[in-house]
Amino acid sequence: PPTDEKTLSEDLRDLAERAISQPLVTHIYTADPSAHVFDGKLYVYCSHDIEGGVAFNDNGDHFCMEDYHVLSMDSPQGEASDRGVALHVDDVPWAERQMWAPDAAHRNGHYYLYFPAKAADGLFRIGVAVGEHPAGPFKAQPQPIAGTYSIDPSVFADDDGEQYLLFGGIWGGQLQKYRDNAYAAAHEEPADDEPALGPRIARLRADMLELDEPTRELQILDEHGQPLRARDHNRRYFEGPWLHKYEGRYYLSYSTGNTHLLCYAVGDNPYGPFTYQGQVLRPVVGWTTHHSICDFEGRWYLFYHDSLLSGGVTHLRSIKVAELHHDAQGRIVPIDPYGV
Ligand code: FUB
Repeated sequence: PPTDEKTLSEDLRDLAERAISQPLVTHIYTADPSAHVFDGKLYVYCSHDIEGGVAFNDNGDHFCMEDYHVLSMDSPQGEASDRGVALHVDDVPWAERQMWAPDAAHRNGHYYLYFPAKAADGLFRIGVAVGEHPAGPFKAQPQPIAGTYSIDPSVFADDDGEQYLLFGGIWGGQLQKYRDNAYAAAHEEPADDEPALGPRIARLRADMLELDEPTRELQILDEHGQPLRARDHNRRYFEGPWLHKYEGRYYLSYSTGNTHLLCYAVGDNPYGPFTYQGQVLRPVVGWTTHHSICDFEGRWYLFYHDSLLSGGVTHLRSIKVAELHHDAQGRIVPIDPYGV
């Protein structure tokens, strides 16, 4: 990346001119959008990025967010309205810091906000908070969800009424510290020629407050039916799992992290296995890339973020939306955020 300030700002100016979408809101920094349609309206559950003065490190400590805001929109082309603070870390009995990417779900007339945060022991866990309106406020359960760990929860609601919690992210997200749902400080990422780690999934209990089963790993296979290897940084799973269903098939999309791509893989049921298909979004300005895919009135939309508004500051991001297309074979047409 350019280090000369003048070059950097010229590059960013050029990208800003070519950007295919503008931030949904500019009065606060927002990231990690999880979009859903509830009662015919779009709700976007997002991280609320702040400048906390914590030095940048590989652990992601500079992502020191404290609360969640919900945005609502009448349509993907409409104005986004900030519905205010939906949940603050001070109101979560078990959580100490770092309110990272959330998601939400609806069942039995209630709304559920799923979120990761670090507890006092420095480990991420996933909590759930309950509300009576899609925009909150939400009241956190006293304990994190048993059997959860790591980051980036997302909830997939299948047509048969079952709902599933997915989660997991490596590096600062700590997924590499777990094998078969058990933590060990000595665990690290698999060696280059070993299968890469996958996200975790478990069906949620009907009350949406607990897992109905232990989590299992989602496998992502290459074109030969072999698991993607840890060295395959352009395709292997890093963080930000999202499931959507298109014409009866299950699409698992995710970030590759250090290669800054959003990719996807397709399977025949929520548990996989999934076969790698291609890219969804080319790299954005900023280190992280994180998304959701949402159907609104028969058209598909990609919600994502970049760091253009903050001049490239990686932990000060802004949510955007772009229409997403599946071709006649059901393949996602990759999007370039800067229109090349
Ligand atoms: O927002 C903090 C972290 O950055 C998220 O949990 C990751 O997915 C990445 O976007």
